[in-house]
Amino acid sequence: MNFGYFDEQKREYVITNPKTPTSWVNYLGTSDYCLIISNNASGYSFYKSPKLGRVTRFRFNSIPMDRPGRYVYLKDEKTNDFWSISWQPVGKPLDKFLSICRHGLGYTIFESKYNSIISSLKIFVPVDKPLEIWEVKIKNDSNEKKEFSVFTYTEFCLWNSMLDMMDFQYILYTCRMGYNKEDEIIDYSIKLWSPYEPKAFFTCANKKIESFDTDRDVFIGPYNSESNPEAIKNGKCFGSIAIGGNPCAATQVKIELQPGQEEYLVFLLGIGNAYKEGREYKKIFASIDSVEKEFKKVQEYWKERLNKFECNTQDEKMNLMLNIWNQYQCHTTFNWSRSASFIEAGGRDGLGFRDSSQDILGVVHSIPQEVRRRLIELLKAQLSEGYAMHHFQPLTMSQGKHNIPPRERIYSDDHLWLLIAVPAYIKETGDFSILDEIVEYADSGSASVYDHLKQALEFSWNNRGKHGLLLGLAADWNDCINLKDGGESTWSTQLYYKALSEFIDLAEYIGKTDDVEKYKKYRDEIKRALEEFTWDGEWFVRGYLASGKKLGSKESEQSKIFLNSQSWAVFSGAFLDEKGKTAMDSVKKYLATEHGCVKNWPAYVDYIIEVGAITSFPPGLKENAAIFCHANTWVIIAEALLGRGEYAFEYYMSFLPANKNEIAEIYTAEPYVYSQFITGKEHPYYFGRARNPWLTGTATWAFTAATQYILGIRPHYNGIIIDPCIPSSWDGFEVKRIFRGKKLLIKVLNPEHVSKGVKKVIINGKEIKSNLISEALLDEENVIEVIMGL
Ligand code: IFM
Repeated sequence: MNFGYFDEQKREYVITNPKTPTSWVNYLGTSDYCLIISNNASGYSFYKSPKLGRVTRFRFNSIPMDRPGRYVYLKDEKTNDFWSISWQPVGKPLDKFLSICRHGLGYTIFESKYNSIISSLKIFVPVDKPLEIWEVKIKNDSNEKKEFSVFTYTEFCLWNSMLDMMDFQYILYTCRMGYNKEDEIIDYSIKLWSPYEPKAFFTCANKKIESFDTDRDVFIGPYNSESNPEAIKNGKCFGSIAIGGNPCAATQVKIELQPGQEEYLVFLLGIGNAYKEGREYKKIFASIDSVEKEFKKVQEYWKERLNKFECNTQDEKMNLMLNIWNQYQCHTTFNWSRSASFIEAGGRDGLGFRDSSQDILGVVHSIPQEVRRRLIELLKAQLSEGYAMHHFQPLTMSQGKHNIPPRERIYSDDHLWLLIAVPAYIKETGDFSILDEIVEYADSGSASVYDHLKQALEFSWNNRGKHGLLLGLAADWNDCINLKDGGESTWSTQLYYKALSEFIDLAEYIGKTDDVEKYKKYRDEIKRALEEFTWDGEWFVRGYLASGKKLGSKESEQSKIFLNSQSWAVFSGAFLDEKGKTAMDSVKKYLATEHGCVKNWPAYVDYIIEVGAITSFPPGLKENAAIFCHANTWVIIAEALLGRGEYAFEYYMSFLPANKNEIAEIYTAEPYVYSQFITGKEHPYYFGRARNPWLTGTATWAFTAATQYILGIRPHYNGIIIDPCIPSSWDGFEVKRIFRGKKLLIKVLNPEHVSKGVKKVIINGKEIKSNLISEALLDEENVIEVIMGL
């Protein structure tokens, strides 16, 4: 069963049944002002920080499913009947109410038809202004004249979202609402200890405001809800001014429509003073032309970002995801890390070091300059010893507030992701100058980026355990496995192997031979330890617990095999051999399902304090034997590196959101973006159900896995490599890509129907010997023909 469909032409996901099993959301806004909006117009807005700059309120994980939001109500003055343009919150019977929600790139549109009234509400955030625009259109499709009141409503948050959830004894007495009568603008201010000293405004830009409320409890009424506000029943707002209490912005505008006539209204909710910014913006957006102009800029913004990569493969859904939604999600994770969603309530603000280092991979081809800035921010959160702050807030770091972690909060992997992220940036851009940039450490001193990378390697080298594997420290990628107090992580060791290899390649390329020699010795030693202590016969163990017991081994009482230590054995480059193949065969045998591979098997059933929090999740959920999508992307890469194109593609398809559209009642989450996990096979009821959509490392890695390993188009220091690993049934595919400012049209043909292997490469009509196309061979526009074969 589906709840909607993909409109490829308009690059929208169209929800035709508003009763989705979960809130299906969109992210609007690209810089300081952001809002999250569901298919029923619920959600919240924030300015710069979802924690400290929360503009509108949201009651997380609540019943009714998601409220409040941004609501536009229409009330027929003759019949007194009222409804909302989005199906909720009024929720008219769906046999009489036609409801459509279009989530597009940077905007969401609600369309409805009820009692011959056609209406729409388009919400978007201009690219360079801290406000949201609500554009409302109402058309009278009946034969009689109609008179309406249009009511709008949103509930303000009290800026500091944590206080707003925790303690009302102060927070409820801080707001100072007002009404700028001259300009008809609701003025919202609050004195708090937030760094932003915020003010906000709400207004109708092109029509007279008949009445308003700024006190939620007056507009809604204590025993009502957003479904039936008192003011709407009353036919007029009460003019309440909240000095203290629960602030809101509610307005009433009246319109008359002749048969066939259409009217539009523009509402603005923004940051700034009602008497200054509010007034200015109201003037600007009084004309529909300026609204349209602003909207076009949003569309251009996304076109520009997404059009740097476009593929045409034999699989429509793959195209749809890679060309539109996967890239869009990558930009969202890059912007907001793991801080703001309907799941992440905004309390953990800022950037996760590990997450943000990975998030750059999916956008570096599109916004290299922003990635460079982000890398520098990340490097500033590295300490001189080489490890990194697990989590940091650039806004406060730039004010000198460094939250240096205590030693027990040092993770074994955070800093090593720099060795994936920085090389990825250089390979994409050819900008080696970043290596010489001097960046301060979070604690003391500064060093070149090149030396920062070396420090990261040194830290891990100095933090190995009894078996010569990396100590797990606070944890590795899998936050909830307990590898403290001397436990060792196979996976972090594999990441270290990969990091060393990346560094060796880089050092070799720029002629640092001493470093090449030194780190090759490190790598040999690491390989020896991996060989000696991690192979378990059919797969690789996940690590060693503090007690010395193996984790994820045939000997383990519960969870005998883990996914990451198999995929990374291959992806790291350490075991591109029979052992790697055997390990990946074990993945197929024990972990693969039709929805993707479970993260470990069998699931932990009993809580084991020594193993840690992973054992507290019921079987099949989260890190305990769920299909953890992020980890599934590495399976694709491993199979592609082994040359097994059928498997790589099969795994890619197994958890591709677009493939879940027709089973949305089982999958339940948005079929247009990746979720963090899909419930695993050992859950008694919900196998196949997705949870925690949007803010997941899956986005960046799924894009990387598909574009760089299945389609095989991988940037290299010297140019670009084309090394596809596809299903042998494919005849070929095409990719248009911008690489270092040059246009590439890559046409891959597969006449012999192989999975892997490049026989011939022709660039701009000339055959070349290798499938690494050096930058020097590239013109401004290039046609690259690649013939696959044995
Ligand atoms: O690796 C982590 C990530 O940093 C946050 N989400 C869960 C992942 C796996 O534990």
